[in-house]
Amino acid sequence: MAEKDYFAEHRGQFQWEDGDYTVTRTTVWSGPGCHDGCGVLYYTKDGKLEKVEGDPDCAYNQGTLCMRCLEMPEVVNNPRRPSKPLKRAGERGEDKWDEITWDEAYDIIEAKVREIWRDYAPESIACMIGTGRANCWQIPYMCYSAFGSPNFCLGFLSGESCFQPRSAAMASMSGDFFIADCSQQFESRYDEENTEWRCPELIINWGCNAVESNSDNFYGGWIVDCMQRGSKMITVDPSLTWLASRSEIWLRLRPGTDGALAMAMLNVMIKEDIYDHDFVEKWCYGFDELAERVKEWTPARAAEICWVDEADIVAAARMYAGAKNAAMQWGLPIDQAVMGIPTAQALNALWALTGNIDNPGGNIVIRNAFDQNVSYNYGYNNLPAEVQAKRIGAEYPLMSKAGFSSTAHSDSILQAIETGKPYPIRMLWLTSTNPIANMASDAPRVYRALKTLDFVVVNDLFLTPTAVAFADLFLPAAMSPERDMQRVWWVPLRGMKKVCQYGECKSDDTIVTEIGKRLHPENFPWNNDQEWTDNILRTETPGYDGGYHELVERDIWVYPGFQYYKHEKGLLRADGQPGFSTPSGRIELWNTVFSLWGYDPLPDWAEPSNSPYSSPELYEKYPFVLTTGARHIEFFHSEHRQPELTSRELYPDPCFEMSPKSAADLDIKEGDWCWLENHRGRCRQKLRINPTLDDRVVRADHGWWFPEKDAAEPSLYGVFDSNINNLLPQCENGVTGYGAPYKNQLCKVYKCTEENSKEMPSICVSTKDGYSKAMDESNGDVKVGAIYNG
Ligand SMILES: Nc1nc2c(c(=O)[nH]1)N[C@H]1C(S)=C(S)[C@@H](COP(=O)(O)OP(=O)(O)OC[C@H]3O[C@@H](n4cnc5c(=O)[nH]c(N)nc54)[C@H](O)[C@@H]3O)O[C@H]1N2
Ligand SMILES: Nc1nc2c(c(=O)[nH]1)N[C@H]1C(S)=C(S)[C@@H](COP(=O)(O)OP(=O)(O)OC[C@H]3O[C@@H](n4cnc5c(=O)[nH]c(N)nc54)[C@H](O)[C@@H]3O)O[C@H]1N2
Ligand code: SF4
Ligand SMILES: [Mo]
Repeated sequence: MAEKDYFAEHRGQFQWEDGDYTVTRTTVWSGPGCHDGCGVLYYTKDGKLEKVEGDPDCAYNQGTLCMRCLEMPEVVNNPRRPSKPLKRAGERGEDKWDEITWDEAYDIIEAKVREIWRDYAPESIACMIGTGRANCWQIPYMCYSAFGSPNFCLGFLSGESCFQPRSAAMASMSGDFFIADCSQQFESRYDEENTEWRCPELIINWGCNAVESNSDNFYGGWIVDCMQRGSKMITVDPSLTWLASRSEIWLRLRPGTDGALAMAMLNVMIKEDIYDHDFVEKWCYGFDELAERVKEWTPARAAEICWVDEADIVAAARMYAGAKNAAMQWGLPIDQAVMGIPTAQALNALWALTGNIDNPGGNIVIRNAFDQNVSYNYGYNNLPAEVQAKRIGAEYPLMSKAGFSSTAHSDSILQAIETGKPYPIRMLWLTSTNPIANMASDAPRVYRALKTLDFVVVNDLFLTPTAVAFADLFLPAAMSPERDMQRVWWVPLRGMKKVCQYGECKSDDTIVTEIGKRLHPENFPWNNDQEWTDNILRTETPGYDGGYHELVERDIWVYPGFQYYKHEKGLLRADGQPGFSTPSGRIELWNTVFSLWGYDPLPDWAEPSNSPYSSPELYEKYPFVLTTGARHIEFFHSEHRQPELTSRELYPDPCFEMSPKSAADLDIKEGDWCWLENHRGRCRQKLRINPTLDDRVVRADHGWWFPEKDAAEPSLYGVFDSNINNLLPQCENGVTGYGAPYKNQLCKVYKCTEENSKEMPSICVSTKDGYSKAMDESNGDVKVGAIYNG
């Protein structure tokens, strides 16, 4: 007897009943944690989320899900979740709160904002968010259109070093954004008969572990799908990741040396004359200057710098140049280096020189579905020009004038809080960011600065260390299944349907609308989330024929058409001419706008400031190169640490990795608690032996706090105890303002003993003004110390 096909039976429906359950077909977008957006089926009973499944009818994830979506009911229904707005009852850092109503909360916010307007100016309010969650246009809109401030940015993310450096490099060099083509533009995935898509012959995973991170609207499973269809791989990673272990070539480079490696691959391609002459002649600008620059970047030189074999560099360059189509998926380590921008230029040049530009199975030019463009700049034009000019960080043209991204510069905001220059920042709004646990590179420094503010609002899913330390007001946020909205990032355009409600939690959209209506009602003509989504779909989404209801109930996800080789067809430039949207109309290997702004127009590489070669005296004391924050599937940054969750059960403690030989030399074993320390500070994590690491490299977790520990200071949920961001500098950026050395530091490692663990970092930071400042001065680390004092 043929089995009934459950999914076929419900194809085309957005909601149906299944026994006691209501099943809803929709999209997920954090929180809880991820900045991707997969198709899901939510199973609710009596208004409670009980189960989440991947939707096999969604082309994006094709029925698969990561564990974080599968365990979503544990997060949504977690007993630690606050359900009402909280007003601080005691001092900052004490865990004392009064529950209040939303109206009372809004009254306090309105009064404080008007006070700042009166005593300072609108720009003395800064608004910050974390990474890519479902509020990345709402909070900027509130900042610009309700508070009247140009100072929106990420939560003290040093050098804006998450995707923004790579985006700015791509946009300035090529006028657009590129991504590896795994057929994701087509709803009929992997369909080589009915689409022009062709499986990449080669995929390069460059500092991106997509199967764990699914970052930047790229689902890691797609790489596996392509592997199964024959793609070969090269992986550039200090560790033998699952993807690296399935690669033809694994380049185990020293953290922070990606630029040197890329320059050497360019050198090989040009010297051996194996680049795509036809593409370069027709579509690139500045080839001769690039060729001259990379001449000195021999594979032998890069091999020494990167700690990889010269022969492997040559082989990788040949394999890339020889593939008929090859896609590169790159990641965060590019951004998280002071040389992030020039490194991204070098990688862009690699895919240009191989002609893998907007070709099937290469690196394709992508824009948001239906050209929808609500993002960090949404509502910016509601600000008068003279207020826009006051944006902190406006002196960095790549960041501000060019409009490639319109955030303020986080490190400069920190300095403005510390020094009052160029003007004081007195109020801070933090939505979906937990800077002292995670986002800020120098957690103790940010901790000290934020204590000095007049008014801090934290809007989060949970009471975080950041909330307990600083918030005067805490606003509990709705999670993904509790929200009616849309999602767009590249394609498809996706609808999100609310299926449950937790306590009095409100969505970020609702909070923004309700506050906006009090302060600048003319900018907030919608009355609820559905109407706001409707407004975006009808006014900012040219070519889409529906509103909120059509998207959520009729379409759920929509794929607009996609064309390859858009530069040949005049589809990229505003004037309709063939070419790229740059001053020369070509991909600028020699970057015209950079030269106008006084930056080096060519890619290049230099040693990180703390490295075996640039600071040998530090290296003697701190003999390991430290990379931090490689993603694990269990966690999204500092989320999912609640002890009730499967994530925490599978991964209970913070861990760092080193080679068996290095561990043996230090007489430490798997599972030992150890101190990781450098001249800035220290933290403790547990050793995990990683037999694939270079003996000189250590890889450490980021984002740890312990919701089961005491919330009040000095504990603050133990946030500083295992925080690798006690060891990192803040305000050390590239000349463009972009890039920061999160993934290329030095440290030493020693076993925790009772004797050396008497003063835990939480005590040291929160009661003794310890780390960064104190450590810098005593160790004479001039650079960091000097920057600290402005
Ligand atoms: N599960 C999970 N997924 C996430 C996140 C999360 O916290 N958890 N965070 C999201 C966010 S905001 C981002 S930005 C992305 C980031 O996701 P990815 O871009 O994948 O970046 P990472 O995981 O930080 O690092 C990827 C790989 O780079 C290697 N690596 C370390 N240092 C270097 C280096 O100097 N050079 C090179 N070439 N490789 C190096 C690491 O060993 C790691 O395997 O992930 C997103 N997705
Ligand atoms: N050492 C080191 N540090 C790093 C990194 C690294 O690789 N190494 N990576 C850096 C990078 S790339 C990034 S992007 C940052 C990320 O830093 P953040 O984005 O600040 O991440 P979290 O610390 O997890 O804080 C996010 C908070 O948002 C809440 N939240 C989640 N969804 C929602 C929502 O929809 N609404 C509201 N209101 N709240 C929500 C969560 O509960 C959580 O407390 O970390 C950076 N820090
Ligand atoms: S990538 Fe994983 S965690 Fe993110 S939305 Fe998809 S299934 Fe959920
Ligand atoms: Mo990020």
